Amino acid sequence: MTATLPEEDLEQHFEATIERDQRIEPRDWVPEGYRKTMIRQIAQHAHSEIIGMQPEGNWITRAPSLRRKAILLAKVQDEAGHGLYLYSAAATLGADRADLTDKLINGKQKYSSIFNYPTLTFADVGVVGWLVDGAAICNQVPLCRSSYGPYARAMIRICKEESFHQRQGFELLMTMMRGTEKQREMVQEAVNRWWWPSLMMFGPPDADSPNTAQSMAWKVKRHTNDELRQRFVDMSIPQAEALGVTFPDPDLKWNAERGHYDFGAVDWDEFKNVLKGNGPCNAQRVAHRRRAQEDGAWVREAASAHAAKKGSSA
Ligand code: FAQ
Repeated sequence: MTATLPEEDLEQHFEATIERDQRIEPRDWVPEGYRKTMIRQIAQHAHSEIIGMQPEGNWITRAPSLRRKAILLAKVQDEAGHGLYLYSAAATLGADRADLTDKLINGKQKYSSIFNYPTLTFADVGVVGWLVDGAAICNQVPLCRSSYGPYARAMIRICKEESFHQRQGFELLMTMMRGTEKQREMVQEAVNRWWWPSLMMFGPPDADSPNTAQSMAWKVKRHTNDELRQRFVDMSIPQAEALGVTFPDPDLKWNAERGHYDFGAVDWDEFKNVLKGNGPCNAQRVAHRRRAQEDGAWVREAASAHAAKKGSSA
């Protein structure tokens, strides 16, 4: 859309594009609030993918078989790829990738609360795949219809890969559940630790979510945090039954009137505390990312020097 039109016409064109359910593309004029919202969400999502490599990456050298190691390596590499597509989508809105990384390691931008919990046993690799990737899919499939084109398109491929991640987690857990009593206990213990943090991934309750109303109006988000959380609970229960595990919530029960499972109260104080940086692994995750950034400085410098040299000889 040409930028020579007065701002109110540009705004009208933007609103009409959203109204018609068409995509906003990098060439289009967007209100500053939309640009900021998209950069915020896409950057947080990208950071989550990159920080999210750490909890499972922790188990690559200790995977119990070559098959499990190959699967885990592929999964963790996929997360790096997701980070790259997402940083590229943010760049189409004018964000600078180096600046986004600085904001992550200086605590000025968030990443998902879920990655501040430790992976204590190999069963955690399965549970992260099953519940964390499961929650990610539940949240991200509707984002394939998000109004910002580059984000929505990135999400299509990401969701396909997340489906493989979820399946590998479920298959790993199924194998452990068919194993020894000790293995079954490991799975149940890991489920007990990851269930509530997985529900927190969907964000605060709708009544305390400052961004949902505007993001729904702009069709950035297609469902509210509580709607998606409920969807995740409903789909997880039959899967838990198939596996033979239970969730640590005495209030979980089918509500025929609502056509959904009721569930207990999420500990939102714990969520807020993790967001403030006080989760079990916040300091470790950010320190690790900072170290990786510092260790890679010489590669970035060499690549820039090489590009400059090629540029000057052209
Ligand atoms: N953690 O007003 P709302 C993955 C923040 S999946 C940390 O409801 P919004 C795959 C929120 O940013 C994980 N912060 O916000 C994988 C806001 O703060 P701000 C990543 C959270 O944006 C699997 C404030 O609270 N997925 O990585 C969280 O409308 C396995 C108020 O919240 C995505 O990022 C949280 N859980 O809704 C990788 C999906 N929840 O920014 C490796 C895309 C909320 O104002 C291994 N994002 N906050 O300072 C979204 O769908 C949305 O941004 C929500 C939050 C739903 C996360």
